[in-house]
Amino acid sequence: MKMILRWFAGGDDSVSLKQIKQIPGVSGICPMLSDIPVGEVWPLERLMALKEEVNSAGLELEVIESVNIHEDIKKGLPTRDRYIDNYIKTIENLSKIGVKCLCYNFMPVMDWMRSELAYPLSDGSTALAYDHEEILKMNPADIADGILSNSKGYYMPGWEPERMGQMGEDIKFYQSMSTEDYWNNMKYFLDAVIPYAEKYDVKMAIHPDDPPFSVFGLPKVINSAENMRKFLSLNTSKYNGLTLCTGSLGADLNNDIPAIVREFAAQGRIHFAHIRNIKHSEDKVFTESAHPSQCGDLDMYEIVKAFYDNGFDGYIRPDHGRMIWDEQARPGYGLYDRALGATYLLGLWEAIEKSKK
Ligand SMILES: [Mn+2]
Repeated sequence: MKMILRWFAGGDDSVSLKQIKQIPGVSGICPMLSDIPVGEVWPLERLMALKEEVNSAGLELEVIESVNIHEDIKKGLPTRDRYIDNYIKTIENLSKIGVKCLCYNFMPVMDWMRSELAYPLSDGSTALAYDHEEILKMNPADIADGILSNSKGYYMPGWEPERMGQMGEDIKFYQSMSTEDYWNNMKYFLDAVIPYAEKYDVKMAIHPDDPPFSVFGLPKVINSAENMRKFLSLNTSKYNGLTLCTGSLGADLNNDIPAIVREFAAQGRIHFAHIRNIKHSEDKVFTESAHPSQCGDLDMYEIVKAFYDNGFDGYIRPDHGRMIWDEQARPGYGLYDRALGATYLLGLWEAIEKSKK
């Protein structure tokens, strides 16, 4: 197991690599090149420069989060083959700089969604929050506006401003598509890409839908044990695997996270784990919380134990953090609360490991 942290390259992060290096036990980072338009090839020269920057800070670059999927692939348009070819070329380039794991998602149009980016918690910190009724009152353009105008000037992954103008039409397109067709488009992508992931030894790790239930009638597919089973059966290569995000899946109270981890870790299909906690006030209304079990709904000991007991040897990162100690940072991606999360998760891992000896 390796503990890593998400980091945004190109001067688009308030957190420095030097600061990350000083978090005990963190071995590397999972960055992305956010200025490359979705669907285009990530140039090898840019990746080599990124690797040099990360390695010279004493950190590893073995995971990328994310290379986003062009909407034409998700829509199943004839133009998808060009974007799939580009995706394969990007995987080849990633393999040349030693990347072992690629996190991506297959969510239509909007990627993750929250109703608030700085919801005040009782301890004076703020966190990302979701209220389904509030979301349904907004139109998608308002949600995009809210996220982009409250991002404090940082790029928000999955909310590329150049895609937002298209959003209304895209939503209509998916509303008229059957979920089965959406699955078929996913299988088409996997069958084209996974043989190259094998060839270049880069494990593909899909991130669950966030939230894991449908909003605006859009298809949701990676949201439950049953659907993750279906996803993994679409292409049975070990290189077709999961990013197991406890907070995303945990937003559906029906998901038994430790059971899900046990099942898929035992099959060797989880390559990357995002481990964070959330707290519901009612169904489909939650805030992200500090990582410890006592702060949210999820039993973090049982979750980490499920990874350990089933031989998990991939990458873990603390996921979003609260904004604490007056830090100014990209919502969800400050230094302090994620550093606390990493330390807590490493403590759980050590205690579980030593209890087995
Ligand atoms: Mn996540």
